[in-house]
Amino acid sequence: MKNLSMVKLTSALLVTLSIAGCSVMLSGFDSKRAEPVEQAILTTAPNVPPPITRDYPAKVVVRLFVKEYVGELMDGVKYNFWSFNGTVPGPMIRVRQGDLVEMHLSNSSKNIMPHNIDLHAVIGPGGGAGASMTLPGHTSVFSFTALHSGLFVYHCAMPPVPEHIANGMYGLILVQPKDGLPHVDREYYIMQSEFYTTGKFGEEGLQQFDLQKAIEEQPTYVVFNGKVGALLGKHALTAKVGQTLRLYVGNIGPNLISSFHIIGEQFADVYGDGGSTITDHNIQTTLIPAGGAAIVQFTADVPGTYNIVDHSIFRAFYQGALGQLKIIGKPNPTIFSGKEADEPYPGK
Ligand SMILES: [Cu+2]
Repeated sequence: MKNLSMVKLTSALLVTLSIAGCSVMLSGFDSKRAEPVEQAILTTAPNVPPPITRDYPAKVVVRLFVKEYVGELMDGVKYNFWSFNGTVPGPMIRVRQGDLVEMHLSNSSKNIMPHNIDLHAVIGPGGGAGASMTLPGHTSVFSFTALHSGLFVYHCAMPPVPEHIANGMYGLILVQPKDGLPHVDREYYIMQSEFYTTGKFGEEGLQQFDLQKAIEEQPTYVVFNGKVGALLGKHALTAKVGQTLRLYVGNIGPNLISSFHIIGEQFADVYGDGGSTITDHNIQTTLIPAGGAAIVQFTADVPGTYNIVDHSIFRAFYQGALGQLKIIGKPNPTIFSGKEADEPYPGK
């Protein structure tokens, strides 16, 4: 009896151990690459996922879903957006160079269209578009290794591709270099895009997509973070004097190149085209191509409200390409005096 009990106990122990081992394997390690598994932290613009501090590769699981919804393009102006995770732009994703990214794309049965995702961080056909083609009521999964660091755009690439992009299906993925990025005090996520509506700028009510305007590259709206005023007033980016800032700026277009500028600031460092190295210093305006990105860094030196614009300036004044950065702190008159005189001038 004693021996039988021992056998039973040993068997139970083996089963327990094997279940425990299996559970570790399922929840902690990828069976093929034996890397630890993490769920990606996804953030809504202008927020950025926290820096990745680990010094080894992981399998990072990214779960995106498609949501087609009516939202506001401007106060009072409604638009039928197609989106990743219910926001325009979609969430920002942050992984580390060398990570295995397991991408899950779910398309609700409430949606009408099939959708997919093309990430410019992917090396593989279509950036993953074919591998992620997902009908309503389905979830697709594919994996890629983030071979190269940089800031990359992602977008839907389901035919008709331009319409899926124009309706809001885009976002940014940062592939952090293996050694990380230098510490900064604040990081923000900005995405520029255009909208083409049948009604004029500011015309209230539900607006339809205007294909002809899109073909002619005549946008009705050019906006940061999906809505006129998304970065204005109480939604402005903020910093304190002395803090260092890093902006991850994407431009999906779908047509226009952005002349990205902050009025009254200079970009001390620019990672041109969102690549892995600093390519220039002390830049006033950086070009961001459609389907591209840039990383800019600077220090908040002087308090005040700074306008963030596309310096193709009619877009800022008439189409919505205007945001704000509010810097608070003590004035620094050695850098900027403010107005020192306002005297009568009789003319000559
Ligand atoms: Cu789509």
